[in-house]
Amino acid sequence: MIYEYLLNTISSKGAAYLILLDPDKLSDDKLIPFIQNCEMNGADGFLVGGSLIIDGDFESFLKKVKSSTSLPVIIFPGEVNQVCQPADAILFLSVVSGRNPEHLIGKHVLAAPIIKKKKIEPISTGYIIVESGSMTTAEYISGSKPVPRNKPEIAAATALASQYLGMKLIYLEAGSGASQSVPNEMVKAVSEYCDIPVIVGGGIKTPQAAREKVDNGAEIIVTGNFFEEEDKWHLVKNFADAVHFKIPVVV
Ligand code: 1GP
Repeated sequence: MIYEYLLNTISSKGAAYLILLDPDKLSDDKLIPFIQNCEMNGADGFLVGGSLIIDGDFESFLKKVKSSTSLPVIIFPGEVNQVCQPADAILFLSVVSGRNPEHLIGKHVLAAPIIKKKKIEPISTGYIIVESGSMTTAEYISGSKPVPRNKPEIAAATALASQYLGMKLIYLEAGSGASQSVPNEMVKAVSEYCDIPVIVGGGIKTPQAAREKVDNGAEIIVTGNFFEEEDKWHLVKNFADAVHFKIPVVV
């Protein structure tokens, strides 16, 4: 079970580090070397998906990812058509920061039978979009208002409500490529207020920023955009080391 794997990783390493693979952004020739680089340098798994996929063929991309790694591959769906095999799990996302019923229950009704049929582990996740400077794709596509940056209490109450509704994870999302990541105060407020693990992603561009989120209570860190350029790939280890605060760093 991937949810247990994530909980065990959090408990043994301090926090988990997932890397988002976007079918539009990773060309075929770069995909396998990048995955191998992530695997060798401490990543704990991959998220695959995106709010909007224009060029990529999602299913064949997923197949390539799954056949290139022994780490968990988790679908991070932007649409129902991203529910496909092979995958170990899927973040069953509800955009709880918004009030758009399609993203609170509508899409789920369409996706649930496919998830069951394809035997993918669903991990119910309260997805909280956080204001990050300008409108993000996730915000625009989901038609959901973000939580204002200066309102950590709204994010905390939303996270607790998600927990009480039975969700297993909270995802605090600034949006892919966001100019500002989720504020540390908000990460702290949410992590202190609810008992389920908190994922933080969007606009995390340095290992130090990743570590600050973890120091404030984040239990899973996601980066995506940062590794679009190949000359940054060597930094995967620095991010992983920053996130895995319970593991002594071997230089
Ligand atoms: C987006 O949180 C993820 O959903 C990752 O964001 O691409 O900005 O790292 P970045």
